[in-house]
Amino acid sequence: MIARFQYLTQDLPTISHPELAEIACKNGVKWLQLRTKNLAYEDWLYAARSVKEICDAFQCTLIINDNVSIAQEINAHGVHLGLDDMPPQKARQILGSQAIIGGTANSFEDVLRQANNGCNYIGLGPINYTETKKNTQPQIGIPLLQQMIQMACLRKIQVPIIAIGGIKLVDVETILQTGVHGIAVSSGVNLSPIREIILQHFLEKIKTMPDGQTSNC
Ligand code: TZP
Ligand code: MG
Repeated sequence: MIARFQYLTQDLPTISHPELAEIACKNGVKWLQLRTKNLAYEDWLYAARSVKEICDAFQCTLIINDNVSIAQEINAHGVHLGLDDMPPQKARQILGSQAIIGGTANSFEDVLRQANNGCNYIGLGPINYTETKKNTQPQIGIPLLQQMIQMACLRKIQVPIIAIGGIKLVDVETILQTGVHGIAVSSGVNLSPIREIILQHFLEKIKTMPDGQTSNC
């Protein structure tokens, strides 16, 4: 099952990935993506190993962003691959049929492509303005997101769609009302001085919304 709340770590000068993972897991996160853009391979692997230990202790699913070999080395649950990363089919050959493979989409065309690529979920965004992802595509916004979910339903795309990019607590209801399966959040938690409380609020809000529509309908 693909979680409806996906938490992403990020590179920050004041706190490490394992420290962020510990805060997340202690506050109820059950799906975590280790997302780093500036660690060298060995440091990345080291961080991934400790994040894996934390996630295992809390039975939290761990997804590694970008890097299939790190995911394989630490036996993560899966990887999240951008449109310029390793093709999902190749990652599947390496990681096996049980691995969770997520793919990025910035447009409806990308959603179709990633569904055909055999992704287990699709991260669609950025929904709102975000500083976290550099050189990102234009914001999608809620009305277009809603249209995309309707089109996915009409095209019988059953891969769960996870909204991502600039999502804050106040956006949760409107985003989930579009019919997306869930949301992924990084800076909305990580840049807050009260990460624990924000996490709890995100999780509570998601719980009160009707169940995710894995068929996008
Ligand atoms: N893809 C689109 S925006 C983004 C990714 C990975 C970063 C999401 O982070 P934030 O901080 O929640 O905007
Ligand atoms: Mg990537």
